[in-house]
Amino acid sequence: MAAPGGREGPAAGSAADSALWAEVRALLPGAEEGLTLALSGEVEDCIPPLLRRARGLLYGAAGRPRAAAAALRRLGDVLRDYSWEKLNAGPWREVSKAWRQVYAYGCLFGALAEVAAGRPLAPAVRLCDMGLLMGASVLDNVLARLVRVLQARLPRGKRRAAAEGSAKRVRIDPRPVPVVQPEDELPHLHCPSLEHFRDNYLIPQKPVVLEGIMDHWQCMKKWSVDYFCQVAGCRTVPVELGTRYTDEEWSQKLMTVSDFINQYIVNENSVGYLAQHQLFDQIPELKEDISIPDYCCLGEGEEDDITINAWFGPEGTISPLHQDPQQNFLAQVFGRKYIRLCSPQDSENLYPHESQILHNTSQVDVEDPDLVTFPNFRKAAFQSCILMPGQVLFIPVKYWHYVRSLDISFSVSFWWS
Ligand SMILES: O=C(O)CCC(=O)C(=O)O
Repeated sequence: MAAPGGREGPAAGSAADSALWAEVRALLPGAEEGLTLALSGEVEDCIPPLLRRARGLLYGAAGRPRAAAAALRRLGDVLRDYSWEKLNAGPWREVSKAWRQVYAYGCLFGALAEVAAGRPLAPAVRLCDMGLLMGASVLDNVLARLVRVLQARLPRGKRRAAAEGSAKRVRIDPRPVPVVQPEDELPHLHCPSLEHFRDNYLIPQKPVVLEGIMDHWQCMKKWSVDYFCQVAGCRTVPVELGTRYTDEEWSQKLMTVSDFINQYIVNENSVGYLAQHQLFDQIPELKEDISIPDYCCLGEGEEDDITINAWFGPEGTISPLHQDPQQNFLAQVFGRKYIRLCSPQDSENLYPHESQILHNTSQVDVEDPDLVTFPNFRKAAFQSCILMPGQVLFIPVKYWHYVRSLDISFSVSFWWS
């Protein structure tokens, strides 16, 4: 039976707590001097003494962690509160790495304090995730290693059964599965050679649906809604709420994968989308189930520079027509997606938003265009497909793409150059 807060029955006792503490301490340098607290830049003078005090508590407490837990917890709170202000003071790209490292240390000390005190582990897991999402790596990515140890002690998540009757979303605007006309249909190719793909699609920048190239990825056998609940249920991730990011009422929220699944996948209270650039770094176990498509070697960038994104949501998520600055392989793991593509040469017919932040996004609702306001939209030439599980769509750089999920869907996209 699980103890309150998620530790398994007898594991809440002190022998198990000591064993966990020993396992957790083994992730840190053996001697205090080894934990250098090095930061990549300047921070305010009050910060280094706080970091050193937390480190002193940690090493002084090696044999009796509970005694130091309360003070360590308070220091973690102060470090997080202070750096949080800096993280939110301006545009994200201007936040210094040093302040993100201070935030990561705040999360680390906070999580260690929870373990030291023998408290329930879910808050410690959440602190690790916050540090992974908002902080910068410290101590050779210790938060990723710590969360792995903690997660192994939590019971695996389960999805709840769908709530009866009223909780089920009533679709205000049910859109049928579109019919793709043969003249608009994107070409399909089965495992083309590297040369064929390069000469006929990459160099001329033409989109194509590739088949047979992801059949051997483990995700094709393993991934399902239940699987995500099991491997990632307790993990905190950012979720987009609302049908599309151009809507007024669209917002973002941090929640656990279990809550996301129970509220937006099982019960469909409204549309929520787990559209995440960091999921595979945050939960490396998932990365083992996918592969980088071989064709990416035709690019000039390094493999490490490829951005891998996760797109997990219910039927009805919409990515409005937009363009991205890199080549893209959009790989469909489960569920179907309706996709329309338009060449960058047609940009002037697509009415991009004027604001800097949305300049890569069209103002036109692709499936219900307002042709009075946007008359030239009818001149734009589209190609379409219904992307099925096991298919990978090549979207060239800056190609406009509109995506609507037709089922509960999981896709993985690879942005490469
Ligand atoms: O699948 C989606 O909803 C959007 C995918 C996308 O825009 C991308 O991979 O760049």
